[in-house]
Amino acid sequence: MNTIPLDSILNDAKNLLAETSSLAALEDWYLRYFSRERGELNLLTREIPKLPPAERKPFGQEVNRIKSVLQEHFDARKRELESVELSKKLLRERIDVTMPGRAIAPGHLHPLTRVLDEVIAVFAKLGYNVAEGPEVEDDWHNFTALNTPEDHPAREMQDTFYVETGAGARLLRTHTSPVQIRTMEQNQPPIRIIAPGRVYRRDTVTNRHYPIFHQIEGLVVDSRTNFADLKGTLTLAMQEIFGKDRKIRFRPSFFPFTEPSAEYDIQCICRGEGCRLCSRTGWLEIGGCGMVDPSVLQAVGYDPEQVQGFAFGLGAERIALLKYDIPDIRLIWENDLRFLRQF
Ligand code: FA5
Repeated sequence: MNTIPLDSILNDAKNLLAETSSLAALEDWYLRYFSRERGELNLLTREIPKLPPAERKPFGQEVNRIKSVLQEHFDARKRELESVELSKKLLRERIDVTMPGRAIAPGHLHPLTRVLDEVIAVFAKLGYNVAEGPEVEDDWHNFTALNTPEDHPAREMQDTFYVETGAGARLLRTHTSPVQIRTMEQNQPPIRIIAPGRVYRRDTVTNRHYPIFHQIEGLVVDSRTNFADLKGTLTLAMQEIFGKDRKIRFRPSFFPFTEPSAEYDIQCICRGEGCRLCSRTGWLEIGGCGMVDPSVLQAVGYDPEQVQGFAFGLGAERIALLKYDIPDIRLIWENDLRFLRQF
């Protein structure tokens, strides 16, 4: 005779279910009754074979009924508790619209970018257009058309980064002067351009040399431009950038693509006293310049009897050092925020 009190098991289970107050407690309840191994309802099923044969079927049916009743109650309780927990969570995570936002620190331009922008603006006022050229150049534009002899040291592997050697050599441009050639190949005089851009050399790093740096090339070609125009233009541009009190000097020099040629210096950040940046000379070289060599005009198909012009190349990092009193070019490239925040 079956003595298992199914009704009280059902009632107890319902009461305990009603008392659960969290999803975790609900889970415990479920395991207590429905766990495959230890669940009380499954244990009841295992009692069936022990019953007299006539009672087995009705007992089994009753157990199944209780199972489905409890499953329904469980599902309902689960929905209730889920909605309670969701409301609690929403309350907990409510957005406080009165809280101040997290400020995004505004950035600012890098000193080098500022120099490039400023130099471009000065020459734009003088009527110059901006021209660009590729950083991976061919031998013709970087050397040959610029009247650079086959055996010139600048062509050596020790000085130039080659991407491909031999016939059809390609290299990282060593200066912005190839943009002169590209501009003249594609345009007829009068020409008045500046070409800012990145250049590469196998230079050893010092406080004023870096293997990657920027130059700003300038080129003017027309029927009458002369050396006095070159000097006047550069002096005016440097006065705009550094102020009228900063000393400038031109020194005779040599470049294969200009004749006559000069280099020009700006008074160092030590204002002439002598420091490590200027190797105690009081001056820092910022560029080369000169009258465009007739052989360069010929290389691009111009007639040197009809046109003439001047060209210059400025070192942009050097201008930044001098303008912002920076004693070492490495600071420009290191991206140390303690340095950059000062600008
Ligand atoms: C030239 O590169 C010529 N193309 C300039 C030129 C253009 C002359 C047009 C005549 C007509 P130079 O090698 O001197 O010249 O370089 C020009 C400037 O680039 C230097 O005065 C210096 O300011 C800067 N410079 C050169 N090498 C470095 C380097 N390793 N790191 C930083 N700046 C450099």
